[in-house]
Parts: sequence; structure tokens; C-alpha cells
Amino acid sequence: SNQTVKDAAQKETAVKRYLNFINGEWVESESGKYTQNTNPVNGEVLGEVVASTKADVDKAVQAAKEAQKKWRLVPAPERADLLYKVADLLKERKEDLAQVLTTEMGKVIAEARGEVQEAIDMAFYMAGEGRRMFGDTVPSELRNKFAMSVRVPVGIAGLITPWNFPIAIASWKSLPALVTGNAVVWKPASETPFLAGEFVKIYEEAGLPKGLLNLVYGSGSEVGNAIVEHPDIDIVSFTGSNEVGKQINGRAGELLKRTSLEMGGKNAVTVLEDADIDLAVDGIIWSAFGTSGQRCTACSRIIVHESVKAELEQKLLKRMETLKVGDGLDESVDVGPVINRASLERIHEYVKIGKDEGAKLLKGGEILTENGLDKGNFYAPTLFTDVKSDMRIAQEEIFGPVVSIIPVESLEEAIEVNNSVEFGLSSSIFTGDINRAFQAMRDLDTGIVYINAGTTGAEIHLPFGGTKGTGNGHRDSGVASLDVYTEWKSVYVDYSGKIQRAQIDNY
Ligand code: UN1
Repeated sequence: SNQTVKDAAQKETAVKRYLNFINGEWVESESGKYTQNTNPVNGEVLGEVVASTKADVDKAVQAAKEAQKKWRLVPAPERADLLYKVADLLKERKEDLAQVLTTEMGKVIAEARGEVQEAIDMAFYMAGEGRRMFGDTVPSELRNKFAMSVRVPVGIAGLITPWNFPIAIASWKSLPALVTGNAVVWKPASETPFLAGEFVKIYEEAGLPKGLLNLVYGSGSEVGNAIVEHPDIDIVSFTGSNEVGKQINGRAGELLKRTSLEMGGKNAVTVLEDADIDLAVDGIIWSAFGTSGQRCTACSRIIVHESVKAELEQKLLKRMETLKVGDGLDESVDVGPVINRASLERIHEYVKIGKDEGAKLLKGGEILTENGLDKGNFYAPTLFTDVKSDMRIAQEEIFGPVVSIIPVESLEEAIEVNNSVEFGLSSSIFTGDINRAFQAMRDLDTGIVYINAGTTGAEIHLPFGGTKGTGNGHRDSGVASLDVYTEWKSVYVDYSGKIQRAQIDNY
């Protein structure tokens, strides 16, 4: 009937809307307001999400507090069952999730699938931790006394996650937090709200007890601040910009609150004179232009021995010719859009700064508007050469498809240049000499080092994080992530039947 047609049409045009998830229910925000989610390929409005407030955070924390009281008593192997279910569901829905990811964030579909795979891997891996989560048993100084240390949950974890790896990074944080017995309040980036909602739906479907993981959306600083400042949130885990990380660290420091911070990178690939240049080119192309350079681990500096610089430049230019820029849903596209207009303009500004500083622009350096790209946020893959290490384009994180060649004369100089930035996330060296590879591995001051591979592609069962301005000593993923969400409790059991005085009676 006509009615049915009309209903169907209405359904078709209904706005897709995501709500907060608090205490096991999908609920409106106190604000009654919404923010729009757009597709970076064409600016199309995909739908909207609630604009949450401090009051929403308060409710979420209250729910988390109740839920955590019970969850901490559930045996860790049983907690892990939830994670196995999450893993299975992620696996089942891998393609759907990848589509949502590409549509709201822009990374090419092959990389989106790869990112969902990271979350799947993390879920299985952390589920396994439910049966490990090792503590230590150590000998006591005293007779008939037993000593051990065990991990206990911190309490409530506040997670603030970025848009560039919206499900992988959310999985690096939420899964270890939950398996170790914490409850979670999560604020995802406002640029990638739908994938966050979908991830929470998976937790829900897996049988997540109510209140254990709460989702609050928010685009300004109100929600983030509320999470950082809430007295019942015990640890704040953040991945994002240095600017915001420093603010969080400052405020959390005053409150004596634990933080785990993962921030910028200024990662370099070093190419020595004895390197396989074709291999290095492959590594650089993938690391510099994959995800349109919007990875914390992206290669944005190439430190090359003078004797192979010309060959490297030539081969890079040739490969860059073949890169197809466009809609990431098209399987043949190599480089998608950047996240938004502001980002596009910031990248372009850096290119201008580079030119003004005297760097030589070899390729790219422009906002792309032709061939239907004008509605999206597309930047041409860009290569600078003859860059000096102290130029701003060689020091500051650009977070776009821009890479700079810095010539050097020796391995020692390469290492010095690599280490002369405020960040310390990832580095890579291409060389055929195993001795120099090991020397570099020792001396490159970053949390991640690659030998004969680009700067990206970290695997979830190894610690992820960096030195210096990149972080504050904690690690996401890998077994090290358990340290973020647990306290050590040292336990002594004296079965001697008398009060023995440590440090005294045995000496
Ligand atoms: C990030 O850019 O914040 O190592 C994460 C990589 C990915 C994760 C990047 N596995 O490039």
C-alpha cells in the first residue's frame, strides 16, 4: 500500500543516530544536542551522535562503579570468556566494521580490514591473558613464610581514543582494562563515532554485564575533562595529540591520578649506502603514504646516505607516480582523504613552511581538487628533499602524506638526526650489514625499531609506545599493557605460627 511505501521512504531518510551507552542502555544525552558525522571523501552527512556532557560522564562513572564491584570478583579466566566472544563477533563482522571505518574515517578499505584484524588479534590475545596474568612468587627471608605479588585491577579506567585507529586503539585499551577486572568509561574521537558505537554493540552482544563499559560521545573538551577530573576514575588512558596529552598529564598530576599517554611521532626511515634500495622504497611508500600519513608511526623523515640519495629520490618519484588517490572504498585506491578540512589546511601550511625554510619540493605539495576530489579532503602525496634536520618540517608532526629527505654522511650522523626530535615512537633502518643493524637497534631512541622494514605495522602482542615526548613510559598492547590497568599487591603468608620480624629475626 501507499502507507508502506511512505514508511519505507521515511525509514530511508531517517537520520542515523548513535546514543550514549550507559549502564547497559542506549540513552540520550543530558544536553539534548547532537553533532554530525561526515564522510571525508565527499563531506556527506552520515548521521549524528549525541553531544554528551559532564552529567553524562557522572552517570557513566556511577554505573561503572557498581559494575566493577562485581566484576573484580569474577575469576579472570571467566572474564576472558567475554573477550573470546568479542573476538568471535569481531571476526564475524570484520567486513561490515571495515566498511564503517572507511566511510567515516577515510582510510583505504584494505587498511580498514587490517585495523579490524588488529582488534580481533587483541581480543584473542587478551582473552588468553585471563589464564596467565602472571604475578610472582619469590622466597621470603624468613622460614615458613610465603611471599608473592599479584595483579589487582586499578578500578575504573577512563579511555580517550583517537580517530586514526578508532577500533584498534580502543581494543588496545578496553580489552586489557576489562580482562584485568576494571570497568570502563570510554570517549571515542568525535570524527569516528559510528565505529565506536558498533564496537560497543559487539560487547553488548557478547554479554557484557551492564555498566561495565560505558560510551559517552563528546566533541569539545567538556567530556574529556570530566573523565580526567572525576575522582572515581582511577586511570586515564589517552592516545592523541601532544597538546591534549600535556593538558591531561598536568591535571591528572595535580590529582595524583595515573595516566597512560600515547602521543606524537616524527618517525624516520634511515637508508644506508649498503641498503637494498628497492626494498627501502617499498617500505617508505607504505609507511609514509599509508593511511595518508595519519599514523602515529608514519614515516615523515627519510635519512639517507649521500651516495644513494639520487637513486632513492628517483625511485621514490617513480613509485609515487603510481599512487592512486581517491575514495578508500575503491579497492584500487592507495591513498584516501585526510580526516577533515582543518587537517588538510594544516598539512598545506606545513608544505608552505617547508618551502619557505628552503627545502626542495620534489613532488606533490597541493590540495587535490580534480577528478571529483573537490568535495573531499585530499592531499597529494608529497616529497621534500635537501631538508635540514632543524627545519620545522623535519621536527614537527605533520600527520599527513608529507615526507622529507635528509642527507647524511654516516650511520652515526643518521642516528643523531633520528634522535634529534622531541618524539620517540618508531624508527627504521635499511642496511645489508648485520653489525650496523644491531648497532642501530641499540642506539635509535624510539620505543619501536624496524630493521629492513618501514616504520609502521606494529603487532598487538608486543608493547606499543615511545620514548621522550611520545609518551609517559606506559605501553598500549602487549603484555606491558597489563601494567597500565593493574596495581601490584604484595602478599605475605606466615605459616610459622609466630610473629617473625623481617630484617631482624633472621640476621
Ligand atoms: C597509530 O598510528 O596510532 O603500527 C597506531 C602501526 C599500526 C598502529 C598505528 N599497527 O602502524
